[in-house]
Amino acid sequence: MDAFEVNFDGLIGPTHNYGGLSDGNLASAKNAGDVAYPKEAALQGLEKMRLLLRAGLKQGFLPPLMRPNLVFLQQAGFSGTAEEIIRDAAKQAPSLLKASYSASSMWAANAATVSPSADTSDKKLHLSVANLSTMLHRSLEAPDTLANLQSIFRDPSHFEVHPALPQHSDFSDEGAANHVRLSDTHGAPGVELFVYGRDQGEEVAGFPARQTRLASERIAASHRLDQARTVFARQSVQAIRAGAFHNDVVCVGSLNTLFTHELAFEDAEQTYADLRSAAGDLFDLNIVEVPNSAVPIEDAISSYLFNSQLLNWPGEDRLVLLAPLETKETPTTKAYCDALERSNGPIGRVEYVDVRQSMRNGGGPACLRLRVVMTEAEIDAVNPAYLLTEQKIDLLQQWAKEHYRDELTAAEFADPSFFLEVRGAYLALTGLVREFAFMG
Ligand code: SUG
Repeated sequence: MDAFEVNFDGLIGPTHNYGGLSDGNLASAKNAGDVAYPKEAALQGLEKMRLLLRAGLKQGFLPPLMRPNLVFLQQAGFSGTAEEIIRDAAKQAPSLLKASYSASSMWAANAATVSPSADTSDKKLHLSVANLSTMLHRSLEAPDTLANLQSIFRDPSHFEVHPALPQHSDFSDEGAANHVRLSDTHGAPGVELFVYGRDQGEEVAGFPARQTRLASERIAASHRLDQARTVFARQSVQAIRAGAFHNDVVCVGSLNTLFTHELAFEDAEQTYADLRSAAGDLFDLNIVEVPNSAVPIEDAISSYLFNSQLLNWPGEDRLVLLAPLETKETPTTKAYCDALERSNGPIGRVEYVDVRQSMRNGGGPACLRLRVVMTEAEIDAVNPAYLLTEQKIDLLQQWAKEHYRDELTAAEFADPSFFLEVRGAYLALTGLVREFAFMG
């Protein structure tokens, strides 16, 4: 059956800031405390969505989660009015206030793991919300992400939205950032690759490994995947130590092509063999492996070459890599991309996009989107408010221009008037989304 890849991008929220909250994410650590530009961030994200829409691709969005997360602050022992909670948290526990204000839900690739209906035995599209248990600020996302996904994928005859796995390090799960689907066409049955960094209970020295094999296995089981078409592979310790806190920092795949760094997997040869055997006679797998000698892993991570969207661009016969501008500015990755375009391999063109504000927190083009492969009937069953048109993008840009600050640092979080401002932005967005449902 024919199907489309719909990219749901995280709309970048008004509290976008550089909190330095993610151990092992080099960009987050490097830019900690710098001035962030929330308005510019939101506009950059929306322009990326517009680019895909104009190319003829289908594009949706996930609204930002309401921040600060007052429920979390209440759970942490603060009470009173919102203003009192914020004032007391600023004095007694500024790090908790910062976690409660994080706009991290913008990285939609971490919202959930998605299996299209072509891969599942009940022929439903399954989405499992990620518990994001490794980082405090991210572990706060799951309940509200679940509510959002339930309201978007609201028809139970087509979709099953699973709540997050238990919030325990044995079940650490970061969603689609550690998951790759390969297939002949989007609508054909595919192979699903789950990448994990550690086993349950295992201690890994160095930066945190944010995905366990147990979590990946439980998701594959609840999605009712065919075991013969499911592959589990371990991320290399070397990649994690170099700053690949998710597999999508060193690998991306689409259709029958896996674009990967040589050092992405602990046992690359075995992983490729497992993928080939799972693909069987469904499709011929293309593996484009980038050698460390051409692009050192440090450059791959600082430029985010692999955190690109690999797209089946209408009108082009080969895949297009939508890479961050930083890839063009890094000599080794630029040279590699130029060679890629000259080659006659499966990736025919590289397009560059400016998502610098997100990049400075470790989030490239691929982090900002959740891919959902859907049939026509499934698209019709989605809440239409969240499917974009250029008119809706214009309205969201207008909204951001009206409600977002140009500049922001965490110092502003202590000020209750910032809270009121942000609340105003969310209320206005709620109204806008309500209108979107009737705009086609
Ligand atoms: O989880 N950064 C995010 C970036 C997520 C990128 N996603 C993918 N690779 N799919 C993270 O580390 C930084 C927030 C701060 O420091 O303010 C942050 O959460």
